[in-house]
Amino acid sequence: MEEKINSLKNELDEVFLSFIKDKNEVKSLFDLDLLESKYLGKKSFIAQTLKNINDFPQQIKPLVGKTVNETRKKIEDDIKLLRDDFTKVEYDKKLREEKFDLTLPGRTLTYGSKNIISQVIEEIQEIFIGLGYEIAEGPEVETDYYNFEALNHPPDHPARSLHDTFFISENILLRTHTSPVQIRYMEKHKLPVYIIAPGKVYRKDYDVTHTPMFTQIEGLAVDKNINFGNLKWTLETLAHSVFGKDRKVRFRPHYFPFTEPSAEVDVSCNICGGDGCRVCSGTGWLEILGAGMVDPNLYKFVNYDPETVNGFAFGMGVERIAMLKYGIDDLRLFFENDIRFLKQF
Ligand code: 2NM
Repeated sequence: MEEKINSLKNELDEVFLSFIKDKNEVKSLFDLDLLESKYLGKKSFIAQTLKNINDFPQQIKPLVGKTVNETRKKIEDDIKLLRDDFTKVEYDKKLREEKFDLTLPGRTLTYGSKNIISQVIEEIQEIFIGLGYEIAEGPEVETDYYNFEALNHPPDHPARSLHDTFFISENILLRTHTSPVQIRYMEKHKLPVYIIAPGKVYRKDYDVTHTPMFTQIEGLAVDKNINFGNLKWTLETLAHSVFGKDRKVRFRPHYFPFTEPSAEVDVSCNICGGDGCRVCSGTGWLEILGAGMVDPNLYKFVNYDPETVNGFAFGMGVERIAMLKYGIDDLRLFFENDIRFLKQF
């Protein structure tokens, strides 16, 4: 046993001598890594001896471990000292070679900006929050019932062909307007109702002035003693707030399935000042929204009493409002997400 330990000690001395010799040849951190792997790595004498420690008789195993680890520790300490030296040398060298021109201007940070559609939605929301309205939201995937039937479009009603609808199944569809949000809201709330419903809507329509998805904001006021005068004041206030106090506002008779009477609302064209130009197609007016008094028929669907309740509703396309407000002449710009367009707002 004594003999085994002595022979191990001799081998370790030789390993250490060889290590010292190799160590003097090390010129870089890379060389040092090779050295470390040679003397401490998996295949090294030290690692192999520790791994096969069971080949020694049980009684001397602790001594074998202690003896091998003494040499391992010496090698480790040497490598650590050398690594600190080389790290410092290579760092100093890098510092000397790198040249910084501290007088160069820094990189400017470019800020992102809120999407123009979000900005217009928020602006309109703020106006109505100021008038005491609440924001209501609902699902984009709707049932035929909420999108059409409860909105006074029975199955054979011609108004259903007004929109070409994306159907998912016979009774499930992508909402064609945000009106279903308002039906859902009325089902759950008592009077008075003052809400606006912003969100994405979908119609099978694709040309220069239509996209299959666009953003809508609809409003609904249901209370006692609501009349067309309240509707006019509300929408004039909206139009003046969004487009400026100097703009004229007019109401033109129109038809919508869920309102009676109904109207379309125009603001005077600010490009030609009302004389007629390309943007207003020579009329001097720009259409901004549709509106009307809620058809009493609708109240039956939400268990309101059509005899005592009345209200008005309106709807507008956000992309269209944004185009008219900011003079954007191509609807496609909203969907291309060209950073040069987005950054302007
Ligand atoms: C419009 C025009 C006229 C409208 C109607 C309703 C509801 F749910 F109360 F019946 N919401 N929005 C409405 C009325 C929408 O968009 C051009």
